[in-house]
Parts: sequence; structure tokens; C-alpha cells
Amino acid sequence: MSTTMQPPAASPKHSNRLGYVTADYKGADSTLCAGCGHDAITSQIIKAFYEYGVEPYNVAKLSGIGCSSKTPAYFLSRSHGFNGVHGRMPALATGVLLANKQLVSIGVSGDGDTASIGMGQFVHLLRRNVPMIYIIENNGVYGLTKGQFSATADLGSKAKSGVANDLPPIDVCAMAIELGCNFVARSFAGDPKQMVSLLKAALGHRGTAMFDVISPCVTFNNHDGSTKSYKYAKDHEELLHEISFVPFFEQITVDYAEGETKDVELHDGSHIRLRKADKGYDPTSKAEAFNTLRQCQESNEFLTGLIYINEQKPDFLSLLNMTDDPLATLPQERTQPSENDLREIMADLM
Ligand SMILES: Cc1ncc(C[n+]2csc(CCOP(=O)(O)OP(=O)(O)O)c2C)c(N)n1
Ligand code: SF4
Repeated sequence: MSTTMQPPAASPKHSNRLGYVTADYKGADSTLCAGCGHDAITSQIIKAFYEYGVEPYNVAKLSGIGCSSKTPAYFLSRSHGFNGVHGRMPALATGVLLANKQLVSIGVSGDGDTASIGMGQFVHLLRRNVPMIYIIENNGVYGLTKGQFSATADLGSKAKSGVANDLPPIDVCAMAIELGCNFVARSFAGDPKQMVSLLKAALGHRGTAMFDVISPCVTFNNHDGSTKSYKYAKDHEELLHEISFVPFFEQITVDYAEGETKDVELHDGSHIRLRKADKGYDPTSKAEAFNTLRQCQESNEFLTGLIYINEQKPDFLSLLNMTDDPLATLPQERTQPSENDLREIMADLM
């Protein structure tokens, strides 16, 4: 991964540890509505990848269909990208990582793309623990097709037209934990500090890092009856902890009083440091994660922060016991059986 690379000899003054400037992490100009939460998320992705020091050309950006799925065009223009079919990004991401496990992979999806049309693919991505960051830009509606309710819309929440949603929501965080996902976080597009820390921690995690971000659709879902509006999110956020991220290439020092913080060491040796907000929440306990999510659902609050983490479970690529060299870099003689071997196989079948 990029983290072993040395900075170029002459780095500009404001550059990261690899010698890149923020502009190296930007993409095309956004064509989304002014004020869309998705654009705020794009800015935090740019910041997190810059601060963590990821080699831009070593990144694979993947998405499906929707306003959210357009956003990979707006960050990291020097990386690889594939905008797939609606809801089918997990299969693409799995293929990409099987071919080249050295790539840092980030998928951006919508709540419709993930929890409605793409649900079947999403659950298998989590179950397999495919090593990637998977962001759901969750606005409770299908923004691109003009604001119909998605499967994450809360019961009773209202559409712009005033119609109330009469179906219960799917909580993607609870579902992800249930399916064995080992990094489950939730944030709000209007909280850049929390988002950047969580994204950097996700970069240090090996396995699927599932990140649900409430991202208000200012055109179709930002009114009084909506539970995914900026105002509702600001008024009903239940913050689990304050978060800071300590990269592995810096010396780790503890600057909080004992008993007030929880340090979680990630696979690359970096730390995510959780400073207790109003409760001593333990993100390594599955039972606590479920209970807290359920309590928040009952009180119509939404939890933000690192909801669940487990650094022990092997990811999909380790389980497959693949070659050290990425498949994409192997010469033909290592990927294709010889003519003799093929003849023997054919003879066995006769
Ligand atoms: C197979 C298929 N069915 C339906 C559509 C129409 N469609 C395009 S985007 C979209 C919804 C996207 O919603 P979401 O994933 O929530 O993203 P948002 O636009 O809200 O960011 C739908 C239904 C499509 N493109 N392809
Ligand atoms: S329709 Fe909604 S989700 Fe799509 S760009 Fe506009 S504000 Fe964003």
C-alpha cells in the first residue's frame, strides 16, 4: 500500500507525507444541487485521503447509480474509477480487489442503491468482509429520480409532497453488525471533524469499513416532516464519543486522563482514540452496539461515531490465501495452465 512510499525529494510547503498537495486529491466540479450533503462528504473524503497520505493512483473508486454514485468523479481524479450498474457495485469491488489486492478501495453508494435495489449484493459484501471503505450517502430518498422513499426512510416521515412513509426502515448499521461487518460507523454530512477521523480510521482497517452518513437531499428531503433533513439531524444526533485519529507513522502519546479514553489499534498500527462523550460506550461489544442502536431507534435519535469495531476477523482476501503478488501483475505462465496440464485434464474428463 501507499503508506510505505517516500515523499518526493522537493515537497511543496503545504504537502502531505507523500509530498502531494490537496489539489492532487480533488476531482471534477460537482454537478449536484448547491448545498447537497453528498458534496460535503466529497470534501471530507478529499481531506481524509490527503491527511492519511494515500497514493492517489493506488485508489479504486467504485459506485452504482444515483446522485451519490456520481460523486467519485468529484474526488481523486488521478485514481481508477468504475461507475457500475444500479446496486451492483459490491460485485465490481470484489472483482477489483481479487485482481489487485494492493489497491485502496472506496465505494460510494446511496441508500436506494444499497438498501433497496442493491441489498442482495451488499449483504454478501459484508458477509465476505471484502477489504474496502463502503460509504452510504443516506438521504432516505431516491434523489436522482426525484425523491421517492427509499428503504431507510423512517416510518411516518414525510415526502416533499406531504405523503407519509408507511413502511418501517432498514437500519443499515444494525444489519451490517449482524452480518459480521467489523467496522461500522455512522456520521452526519454536517459534521466534518467526526467524518474525517472516521474515514482515516477506516483507511487503517483491514476488512469492510461500512460508513453510513446522513446526507440531506436539499431538493427533495430537507423539510419539516423529514427525519433526514439538516435540522432534524442537528437536533437529534446522539454522539457516542469524540474521535481523534493517530496515524501509525507518528509517535503515539496519550494526552487524556486515564479512564476517559478508549484507544483502538488498527491493523496498520494506527489508533483511533475515542474520548467518552456522555456515556462510557464500548464499540468492541456487539451486544452494546445493538442495544444502543435499538434505544436510539425508539427515541427517534440517530447515533453517530464508531458503533462497532473488531480487528480480529480475517478479511476476504486473507481467507482465500491468495498469492503475495496481486493477480493482475502475474505473468501468463502463472495464471494459465500449460498445454500439457490442459490435455491431462481433458483426458480425465473423457
Ligand atoms: C436497474 C435500474 N432501476 C432503476 C433505475 C433508476 N434510478 C436511477 S438512480 C435511482 C435511485 C438512486 O437513489 P439513491 O441510491 O438513494 O441515491 P441518491 O440519488 O439519493 O443519492 C433509481 C431508482 C436505474 N438507473 N436502474
Ligand atoms: S437531488 Fe438531492 S441528492 Fe440529488 S443532487 Fe440534488 S440535493 Fe443532492
